[in-house]
Amino acid sequence: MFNKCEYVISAVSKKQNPNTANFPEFVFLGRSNVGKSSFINFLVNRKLLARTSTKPGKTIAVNFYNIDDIMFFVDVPGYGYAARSEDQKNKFGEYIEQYLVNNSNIAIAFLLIDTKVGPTKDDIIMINYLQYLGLNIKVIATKCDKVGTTHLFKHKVNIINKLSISESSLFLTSSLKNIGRENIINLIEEIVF
Ligand SMILES: Nc1nc2c(ncn2[C@@H]2O[C@H](COP(=O)(O)OP(=O)(O)OP(=O)(O)O)[C@@H](O)[C@H]2O)c(=O)[nH]1
Ligand SMILES: [Mg+2]
Repeated sequence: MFNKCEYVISAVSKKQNPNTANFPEFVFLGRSNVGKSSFINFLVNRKLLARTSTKPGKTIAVNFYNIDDIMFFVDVPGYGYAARSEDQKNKFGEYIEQYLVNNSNIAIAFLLIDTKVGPTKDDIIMINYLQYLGLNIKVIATKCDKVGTTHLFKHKVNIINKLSISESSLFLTSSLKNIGRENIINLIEEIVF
């Protein structure tokens, strides 16, 4: 896996969706700065595939990555970034919605939550929306390196309770410290192979 990882397009409307072959799509959603782009790089083991930034608001369109000519990873702009104008927020919301609605290629919608910050109001709105769309949702807790091991359990329980999810749909990860990659790869492999 991950012999070929290629940026395809930054789509700003559904017409630009490159997936004409109906390959499974794995989409990464979450608050701005939660670590979506970093997580994609971590998964495919390439530092520079998806562009990341210390400042929120780096990803500004729906970015498609062709993985091994058998699937797509999809990186979307983060929500909850206050410094964006209302107009921009609405536009991003529209693209994301257009992408998610009636898209039967989406195999897993990964919702990324900052381990330490926990789910925000926006995250709860997002998970409800993903459930309403009937998507297969898995929750990735990011940056777990920021929480000491003694507090990890507490943060995990907080995420499970606030999002009303089962323990088996939550995955603790750190792109920085190389934690939790294998579990996500297994989920993807189960679908693709
Ligand atoms: N400590 C720590 N920092 C991380 C980790 N993953 C990402 N970061 C940092 O978090 C910041 C944001 O990362 P991005 O991957 O750009 O976040 P994003 O969710 O793609 O952000 P937008 O594109 O704005 O929606 C960067 O400074 C990363 O270095 C992690 O596992 N641990
Ligand atoms: Mg990003």
